Amino acid sequence: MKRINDAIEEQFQTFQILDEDGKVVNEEAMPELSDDELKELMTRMVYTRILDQRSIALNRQGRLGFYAPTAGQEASQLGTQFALEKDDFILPGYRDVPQLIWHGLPLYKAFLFSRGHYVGNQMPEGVNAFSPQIIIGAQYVQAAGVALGMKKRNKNAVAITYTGDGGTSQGDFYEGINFAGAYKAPAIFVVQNNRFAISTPVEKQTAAKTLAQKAVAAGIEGIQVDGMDVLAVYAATKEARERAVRGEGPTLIETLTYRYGPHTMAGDDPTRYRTKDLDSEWEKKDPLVRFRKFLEAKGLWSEEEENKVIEQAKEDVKAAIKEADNVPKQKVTDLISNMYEELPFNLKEQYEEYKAKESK
Ligand SMILES: Cc1ncc(C[n+]2csc(CCOP(=O)(O)OP(=O)(O)O)c2C)c(N)n1
Ligand SMILES: [Mg+2]
Repeated sequence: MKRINDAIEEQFQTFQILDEDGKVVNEEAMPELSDDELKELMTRMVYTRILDQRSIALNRQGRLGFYAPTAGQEASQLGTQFALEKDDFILPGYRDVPQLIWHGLPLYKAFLFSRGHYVGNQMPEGVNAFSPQIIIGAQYVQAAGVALGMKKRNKNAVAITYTGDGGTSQGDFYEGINFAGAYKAPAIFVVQNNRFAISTPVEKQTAAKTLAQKAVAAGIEGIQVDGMDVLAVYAATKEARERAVRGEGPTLIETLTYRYGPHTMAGDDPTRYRTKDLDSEWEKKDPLVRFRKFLEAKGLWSEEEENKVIEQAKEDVKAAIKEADNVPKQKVTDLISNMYEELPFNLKEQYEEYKAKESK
């Protein structure tokens, strides 16, 4: 038995294309991306890093509500997102707002989501996504269902969902990957292993050496990827997508990543459970630094270009927060009327009660 386990774990080596110095170490796995596409990938990561900094500042000023920092996870988030097509469906976790934005969610709506405003949970027509899931793992079951629905409707599209290392301990995680595997549903299950579930280290989460190997019991493909290497993340997701639309079933992708900031802005202090050494070990793997070196060596990126992206991100944030401020304040009746297609009798009563109060 031990030999079987060892042999399985041995198969799950970390897939990497760019090393920490931005050097290509796996030429044959290099995805086919044009120069413009490579630059676009960098643009999205830089923009998202700035968006994160601005969101943290806005939260501290009391202008945003719930916020889960993303710095460190850009390659994992945007490398997967960049492999998607418009018709694909995203089922994100609470930290996965950047993927939604690049899939078409306007920034002001992302800010309204942070404020708990119902308008922030309404995707524009044509943006195939759910709003970020707070219940750990629940989106895995939903993704299996969305993917199966796409298969039944003969759509050439996939459902992609995200959870964390902690999420893999939930029953929903296993139910989702198992069901999707049994029905060969076109789903991509991403586990962003940032080593901590709030303060719980991944070593306390499971006895398994990798989270990717959990795919084996579900009979689906699994791969562990260097989550700080945007090219490896992109290549793995692209392949998973192609297999899924060919009818070959789902894939579980574990990205090895790190969040530099606190779990959320609601009082978490990472210095209580992480050492400075661990932080600096991971900062050396930074996805932006690595990809910047790669692009600069190809003559595709400069400080000037990066500054343009930074300025654009700052301007967009300013405009979007203004736009969010201009959306009428949420009323209790808004909450009630956006909950059900048809209201149950008790909510109808409450709706009338609040409507009367609000008109005073
Ligand atoms: C079902 C459920 N249990 C507990 C929580 C409280 N909770 C919020 S985040 C979190 C940790 C999740 O860690 P991980 O899956 O590693 O994701 P990360 O935040 O690191 O991206 C927990 C336990 C929750 N939201 N839902
Ligand atoms: Mg985690």
